[in-house]
Amino acid sequence: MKENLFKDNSVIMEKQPTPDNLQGPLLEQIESPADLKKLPAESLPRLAQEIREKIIDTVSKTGGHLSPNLGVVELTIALHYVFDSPHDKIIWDVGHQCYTHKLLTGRRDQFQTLRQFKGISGFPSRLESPHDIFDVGHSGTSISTALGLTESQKQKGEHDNIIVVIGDGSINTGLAFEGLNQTGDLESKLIVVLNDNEMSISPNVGALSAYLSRIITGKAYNRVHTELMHFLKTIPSIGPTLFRTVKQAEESFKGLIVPGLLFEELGFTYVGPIQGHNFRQLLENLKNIKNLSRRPLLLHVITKKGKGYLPAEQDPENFHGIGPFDKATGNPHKANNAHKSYTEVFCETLNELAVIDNRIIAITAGMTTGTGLVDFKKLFPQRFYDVGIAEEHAVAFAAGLATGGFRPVVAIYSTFLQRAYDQMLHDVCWPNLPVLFAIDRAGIVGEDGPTHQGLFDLSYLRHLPNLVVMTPKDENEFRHMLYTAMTLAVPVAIRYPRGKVEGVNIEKPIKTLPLGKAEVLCEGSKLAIFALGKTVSPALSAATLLKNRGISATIVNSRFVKPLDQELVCALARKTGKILTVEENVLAGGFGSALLETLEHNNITGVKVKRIGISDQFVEHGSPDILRKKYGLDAAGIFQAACELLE
Ligand SMILES: Cc1ncc(C[n+]2csc(CCOP(=O)(O)OP(=O)(O)O)c2C)c(N)n1
Repeated sequence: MKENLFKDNSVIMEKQPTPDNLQGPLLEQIESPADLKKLPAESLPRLAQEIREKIIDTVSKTGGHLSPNLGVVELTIALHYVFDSPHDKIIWDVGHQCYTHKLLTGRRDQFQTLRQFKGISGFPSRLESPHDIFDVGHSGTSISTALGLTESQKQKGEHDNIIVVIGDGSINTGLAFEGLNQTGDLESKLIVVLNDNEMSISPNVGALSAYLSRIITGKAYNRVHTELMHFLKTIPSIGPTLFRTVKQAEESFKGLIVPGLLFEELGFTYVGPIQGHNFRQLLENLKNIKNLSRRPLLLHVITKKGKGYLPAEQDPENFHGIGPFDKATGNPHKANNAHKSYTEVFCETLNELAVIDNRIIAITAGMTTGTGLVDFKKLFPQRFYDVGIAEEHAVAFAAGLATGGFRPVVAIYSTFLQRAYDQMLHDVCWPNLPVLFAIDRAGIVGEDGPTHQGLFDLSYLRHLPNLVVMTPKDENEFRHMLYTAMTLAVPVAIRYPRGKVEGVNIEKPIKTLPLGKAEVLCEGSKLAIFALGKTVSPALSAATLLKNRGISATIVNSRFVKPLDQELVCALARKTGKILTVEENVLAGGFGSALLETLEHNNITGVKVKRIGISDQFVEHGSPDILRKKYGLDAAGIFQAACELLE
């Protein structure tokens, strides 16, 4: 570990002496928050340092959310020091910043299994601990769920403290606003800790974010103050007197317009801003709040993403969610694979298309880097929008742009697009607008677990009238699909997986694909396997395994889920009498269901159909390879399913 990358905590926090009587590592002595409370407050900076080292060390091996967690070490320690979890309930928004919380609530010894199959989750999990109040992973839910819990306590006559920790990115979501709105109205006793690091994953966007910055820098007060004073002086005759009166009342006047007025108007007592790496300020304010708060209160805490680890402080965006890396340098361990990711192919192709089609506009909901739009933003700054964590708004906004004659491309991960189902239906598909949905991280996503798997999109897209749904088997098909989408005057969804593409040779030129036509990759007579997207390659490997057993199978790259190639489905059903479908999606309402419906619709009976995909359950965290094996979505699983079908 190179020393210079790790900042000495005594430097970054107020210098406080550590008592000599506390020997050995402090974290090792903490099995629960009760043990934490036994430590003298002066020793907390030392504990914070140990926790930082543990987090950096673990995440360098397992991958995970590094910079958000390093930013809230002191805040989390202080919350557990002052409040009494689990009676007092600490509710994490998104939950990606819960590592210190896990270390202090009995999961220190399992911490090295973070995000690994059968290890502890990277997000709060009620199965793991009574200190985890909700299972989360999506942004903006905390205020609403906490308010519901607060009201449930009110109904039951209970009075535990309920504390939400929400970031300045997540408080921008529509859902969080809706929660704030009702909390103020109900005057419920809810403590909202706003963890303001001026970052979402990327630097935060939007008017609220600008407002928070003005609070931090004091500009809110200064600007309004200067404008008002200037105005007063200009009022004829009474101006100078008014000016003097206001000057005298400056202190109370300050209270009226600085800071946090917006939250006060929403019905919250605003406290802050305070420094989130300073234990004295944190403990003092939290203790006061605990004793005094009887109504909604917002504590504004300023933190630094990546605090204490130089590479993460300097590049908090890349260290927001990171794979395994070398902690001495901060450099990621390189994948020994020359292949690009699907995300990279998406962004390169979109850039190419945007040069020839100036109607193309790219939209992201707070995920510029994740969706690969960094270069697009640089190349076409006027045609790029980051709307913040606001998926519903992103889709409705795209509907407006499409109505105005543009070709919006909305790039959103499969799991987060779930939020915008109604806008897809009501604002895009019903008016049949040419919006392209670039749905990244579709299928098994892996270590982020149940809230992040993209396993529902085929089911929530397939039934939307007017929508074309496709999924590519490789990088070249992906490029052709993007191009094809731009030639169609209807809404189109292309879903593609997390991770590397299949090959390295990019085909030129780019071409259109015939709408609703599948591709037969190899022909056989015993059964037909209809694969889709990521499952095409293992289906081909399964065909080789079957061939070795003397069984010939037809392998179809289905390409389109909608419109489905009904002609081919019917022909192969008649020819082989046995069909296997493979999809990385829940079986209910997915691709296999579409195929069954086609057989029914065409009155084809007597065909044996087997579908593989995800049955009625949520898929846990773990590496994609392990999960694909477990759920039978690798070559061996497809081979086995084919054998069962033939029996
Ligand atoms: C609905 C939804 N959209 C996108 C994401 C991806 N995401 C995870 S964390 C994050 C940024 C959250 O920013 P903030 O709340 O400020 O927390 P910070 O990481 O800065 O601590 C985003 C966009 C998500 N989890 N949920």
